[in-house]
Amino acid sequence: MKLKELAKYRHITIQCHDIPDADAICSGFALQCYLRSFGADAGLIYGGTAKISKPSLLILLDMLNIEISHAEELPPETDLIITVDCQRGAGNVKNFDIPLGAAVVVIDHHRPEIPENENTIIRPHLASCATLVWDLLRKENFAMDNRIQTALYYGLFSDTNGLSEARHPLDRDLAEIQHDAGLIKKLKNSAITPDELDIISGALRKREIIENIGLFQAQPCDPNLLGFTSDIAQQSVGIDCCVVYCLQRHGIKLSVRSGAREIMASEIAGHICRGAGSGGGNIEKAGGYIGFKELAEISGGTAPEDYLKNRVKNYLDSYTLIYAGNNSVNFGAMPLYKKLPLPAGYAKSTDIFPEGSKITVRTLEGDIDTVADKDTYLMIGIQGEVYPILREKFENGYTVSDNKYLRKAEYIPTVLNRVTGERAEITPAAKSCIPREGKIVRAEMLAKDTKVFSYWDTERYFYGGKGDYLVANEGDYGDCYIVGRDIFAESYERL
Ligand SMILES: [Mn+2]
Repeated sequence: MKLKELAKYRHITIQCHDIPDADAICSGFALQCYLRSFGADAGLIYGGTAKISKPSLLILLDMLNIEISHAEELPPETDLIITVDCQRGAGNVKNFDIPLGAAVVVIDHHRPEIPENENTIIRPHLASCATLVWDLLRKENFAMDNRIQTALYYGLFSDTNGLSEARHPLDRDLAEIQHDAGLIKKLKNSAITPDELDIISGALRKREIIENIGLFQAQPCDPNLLGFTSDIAQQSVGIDCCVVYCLQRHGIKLSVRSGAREIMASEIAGHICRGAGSGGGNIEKAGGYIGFKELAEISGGTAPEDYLKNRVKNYLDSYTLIYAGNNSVNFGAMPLYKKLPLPAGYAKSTDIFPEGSKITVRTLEGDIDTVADKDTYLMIGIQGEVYPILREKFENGYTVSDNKYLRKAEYIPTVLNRVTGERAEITPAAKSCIPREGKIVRAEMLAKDTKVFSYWDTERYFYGGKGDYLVANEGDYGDCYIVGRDIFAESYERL
C-alpha cells in the first residue's frame, strides 16, 4: 500500500496506542501533517484509561503544537482509521466501534499480532514507527518541515534510548536528519519523574551476576529508564555486559550494554530474543523485545525471569572464540571447497568519495568505518552484503567485467562521508566482477555458535550460528572468516 492512496479519504482519524509514547504521538503527528496537505480533516487521538501525563510528552505537545485528544469514541464521520505504532485488534489499543464502511489501516513496527493484508504496513525490523512513517513520507516526496522532522527524530530517539539502540540502516539514516536540537535536549532532561528514580535504584539493587554478565530487573517502566539504568550498571567493575529488563503488558523489554570485545551488545540482544522477538543495536548498546505469546510457544510456560537467566547462561556456553592467526583450529583437516564464479559487485572507494575521506559504509549488517583510498575497494557479495577488501586481494581473486552492477535489494548500502556529511549510494559506482576460478578454501559447518576475530577489525567480530560455515583460504589459514549457510550453499562447491 502507498500512502498516497489514503489521500482520497476526507475524514481521517489517526489513533495511537493507549498510554501513548513519543514514538506513537510523533509518528501520528507526521502522518497527520501529510494527510492534511491533501485537505483531509485528520484528527489524532488515543483511548484507554489514562491521559498523557509524562512531563517530556507534555512539553513535546506544547512546543511542537501537536493536537492530540483523549477520546471515548471515534468521530462518527470517520471514513478511515489508521492506527500508528500499534495494531488495531491488539491489546494495547482501544478497539473503538468503527462507523459503517470506514476503512482500517495499520502502520506499525512491532511484531504482527493481527493478520496482515494490503492495508497493513508492519515492519518489525525498524526500531521506531517514526522510521517507518519517515520512510513512507520520503517515498511520497513529501516536504517535511523542521517541526515534522524534529517530531520524527524524537520518536526514533525515544524508542532507541537516545539513538543508541537503532538497528536498521533506515533508523540510522533518520538519526541524521535536521532537527531542533535545543528542543530534544530539553525533552531529554525532562525524562524522569522522582518515582522513576526509585525504579532505577530498585533495578540496580535487584541484580543477578552470571559470570561476567549482570541481569537487572526493573519495575514496569518507560523503556528509556532501562537505558539509563544499563548505562550506570555497565560502569561497574566485574560486569562486562549488562542486561536490564522489565515486564510490560505484552512482553519483556530489554536494554543491553557491553564493554567487552568478546560480547557485542547487538549480538547478545539478538541471542536472548531469538525465537520469541527481536533484538539489536550496535556493539556497545542494544535493545530488544520478547513477546509473551511467542515466549509461551517456545518455552512451555517458563517464567520470564528464568527464561532470561537461561538465555544468558546459554549465551555464555554457546560460542567458541577464534582469533585469526592465533588459534588451535585444524583447518588442514577440513574438506576442500571451490568458490563458484558467481557474479558479485565492487566499487572503488575513491569513485565514491575523494581519496583520504573518512567514510562509513552503512549496510544491513551494521556500519563499517574506513578511509577512501586507492587500495580500498568495497565488495558487494551475492546477497548484497558489503565489506571492504584490499585492492591487491581483489585483483588476485576477481575478474572485472565491464557490466554495471545491477541488483535490487531491501536496502541499498550507502556511504557516508564522515567529515562533510555527504551521502552517496554505492550502486552507481559499482561494477560487476566474477571470482576467478580456483579460489580454494577449507570449510566446515559450525556445530556451535562461533565468533571469529579477523585481521580486519580489532573491535568487531564475525558471528556465525550453528549451520553456518567456518572458512579459511587454502594457503593462508590466518585469513579465516564466517560464511552464512545460505551464501555458502550458493557459492561454494565441495571438491
Ligand atoms: Mn514504537
